[in-house]
Amino acid sequence: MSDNIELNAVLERPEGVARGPLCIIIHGFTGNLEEAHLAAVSDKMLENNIATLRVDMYGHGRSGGTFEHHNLFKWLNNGLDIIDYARKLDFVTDIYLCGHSQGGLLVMLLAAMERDRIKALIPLSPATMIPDGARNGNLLGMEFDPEKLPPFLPVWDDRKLDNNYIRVAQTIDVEKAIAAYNGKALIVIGEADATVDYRDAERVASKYADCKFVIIPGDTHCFDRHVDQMASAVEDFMLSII
Ligand code: FER
Repeated sequence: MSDNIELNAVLERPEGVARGPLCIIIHGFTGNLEEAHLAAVSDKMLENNIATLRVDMYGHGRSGGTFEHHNLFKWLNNGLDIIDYARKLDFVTDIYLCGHSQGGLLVMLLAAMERDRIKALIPLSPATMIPDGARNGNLLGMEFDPEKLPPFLPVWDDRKLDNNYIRVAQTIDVEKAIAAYNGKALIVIGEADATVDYRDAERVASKYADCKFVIIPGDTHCFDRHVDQMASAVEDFMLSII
């Protein structure tokens, strides 16, 4: 339960490991925990004796809430609750945070808030342009007046998004979140990502105190072409920090 809604999650543990680290894995906008690129990260973690907790966030997958009413504050509160839950599991030592796209932005914000509890941060294709897009009146490829918001934004497949999403996103300070987290980080992005520009991700990586940056040539936003390369970049990073 988080903010009175039930969150659907899948907890997986490596065989024969009594105690060890756990990686929390968060999907993106319109995503869910079953997506192939998230399963690939989870499998790679398990192979390396790291437990995983994949979670459907508010208004997504099989969790409670409606897509229309989701926003980054609700997801942040979910994230805080997920970390509290993970900390109470008796087999968990260190906690790692991994998120894709909007979930990548989310884990960057969470890592800043939970910097004393998080051992590593892995934003994949992080959608760090959302707050500026909300402030500048440009989200989901649509233009709007940031001072006079439309009641909702239309989203693909007939869904819509309440304008509270935009109001929330306008308050978010990505630079401050980057500056607040000094721990180890890895950013992975596809070179052909049409949603997040890899050069933006590279700039974000360079601003972190200790961030490795890996670009996957020719790959897309969801690593549809070279998911194995993304997973092995994650593995190399995990091996370097465990
Ligand atoms: C946007 C661009 C990207 C946006 C959301 C995203 C709400 C998120 C993408 C993802 O999580 O995959 O303009 O606006």
